Amino acid sequence: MSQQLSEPSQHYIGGEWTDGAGSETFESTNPATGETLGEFHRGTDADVDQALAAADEAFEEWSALSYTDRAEYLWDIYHELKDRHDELGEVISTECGKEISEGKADVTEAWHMVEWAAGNARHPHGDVVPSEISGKDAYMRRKPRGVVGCITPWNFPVAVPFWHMAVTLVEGNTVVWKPAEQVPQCGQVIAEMFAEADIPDGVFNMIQGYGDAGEAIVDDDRVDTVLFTGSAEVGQEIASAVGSEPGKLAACEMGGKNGIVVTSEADLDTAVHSAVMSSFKTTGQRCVSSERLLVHEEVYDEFKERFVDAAEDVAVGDPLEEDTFMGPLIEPEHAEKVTSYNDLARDEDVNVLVDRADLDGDEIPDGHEDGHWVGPFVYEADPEDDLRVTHEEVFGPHVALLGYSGDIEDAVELHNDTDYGLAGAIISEDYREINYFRDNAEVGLAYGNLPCIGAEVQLPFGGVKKSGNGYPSAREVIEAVTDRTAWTLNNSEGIQ
Ligand code: TXE
Repeated sequence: MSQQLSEPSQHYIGGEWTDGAGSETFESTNPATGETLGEFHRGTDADVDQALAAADEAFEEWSALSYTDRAEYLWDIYHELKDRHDELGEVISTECGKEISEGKADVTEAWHMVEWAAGNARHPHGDVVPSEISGKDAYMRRKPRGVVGCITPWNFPVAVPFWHMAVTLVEGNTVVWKPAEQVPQCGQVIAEMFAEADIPDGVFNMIQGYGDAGEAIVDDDRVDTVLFTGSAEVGQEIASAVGSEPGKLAACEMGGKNGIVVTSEADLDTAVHSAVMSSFKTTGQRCVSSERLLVHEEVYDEFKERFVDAAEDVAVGDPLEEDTFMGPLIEPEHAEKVTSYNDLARDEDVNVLVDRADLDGDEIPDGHEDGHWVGPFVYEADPEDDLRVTHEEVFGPHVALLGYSGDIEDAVELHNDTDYGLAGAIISEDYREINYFRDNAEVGLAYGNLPCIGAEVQLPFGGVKKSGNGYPSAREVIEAVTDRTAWTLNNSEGIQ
């Protein structure tokens, strides 16, 4: 059965749509209007238990299929994602508030990942290595780990689930997935695709719900690996809970306080474009969004003037309109969080340069008055001051301009002065500076003369320091969802 038709919407467990054991439901809302989009059953421990039992039971047969047979199911989904690209982009923009081209880009990233994972089924999967003993064969082989729990956030509601699940499934694991509670409709669409692809019962399971359902997945002994993308707090909890269980693994990616270094050798067109894209796209709610712009004193005034003008011009509006640059924030609680950081910056006595946080009434499109609107907020501060606002992740259009003097070594030292280490960029025409940044920036994703934005699935995606503990996304997932066997065989006549 592909499409579930009952309301409230259901979980997908063991190849069946089900209300689950609980009586509670929750709603999905459009962040741009506040309108209710649908009602969903809220998953309980009992539902998680049932999903894990189904995944556990399905593992033996699924893992016994060939890689290419498993990949066939993913190729069906790949075609579905491509064929329904525009329609799914709209679903994402409506539920998540991203402007429409970003909603569509979310779908594109998803099919890129599925393409990589399914295509990888025909690529080498281990290493044949020279043995130190003549006549002995030595290789590394990969094996699926078993049941993988996938817990995903709202900001890339289709791409990140596929980043977690595509490689995981092709490698022969089964999955219990919990989408973020803010985007259950996107979860529903993905579950429908797996049902439509007729993937064997129990291989893919989806539980709708909140953090308690995620916690039940993490805590269960049947789960061999947890993949998590979300907040630093929850990621740390998961990493330590899983770390105390021998044999269980977690790979977590947890956002950042990302910076762009604009050196005295920067092309300022590139710098301003990169800063605007990276600070305001997705309303600053990307894990790689930048909230710290470190600008050399020689170009500071010109950069400031141009960036401030651009921030004043950022088109905030209906995410479904093509000329919108920036939509609303995801939910009222998040709008309150971003507002409280803007207030904190004012209290910390920084020099506010752009204050469009409380948008004028006429900037909010008709019919969208109940959306969660917070506009661009830009200020300048001294990077030597140990301010909370320049060190804590805000996850909104909240940007600090931090001037520096000195050379690239000083810039990178300031750049690295946060607890996080996800992404960072350098804008410079000087290759010595670029190379120094590449080698010394404490980040998992480094960009040169590009916005701190975007990712390629054929590269690893994850961070260092407080931003991560392993790679739950893109190609490096393979390390978290496979065990390796070092296989040696005596292929000679004699006894070795
Ligand atoms: O994250 P949570 P939220 C950051 C960003 C944002 C903050 C909070 O700063 O403001 O995190 O966002 C599930 N055990 N990022 O509240 O709570 C939850 O249901 C297991 C950065 O959305 O971490 C959801 O499915 N699971 C980030 C997922 O975890 C739990 C993207 C993420 O929710 C759980 C999102 C628990 N105890 C937020 N508690 C990025 N890396 O881009 C919650 N969950």
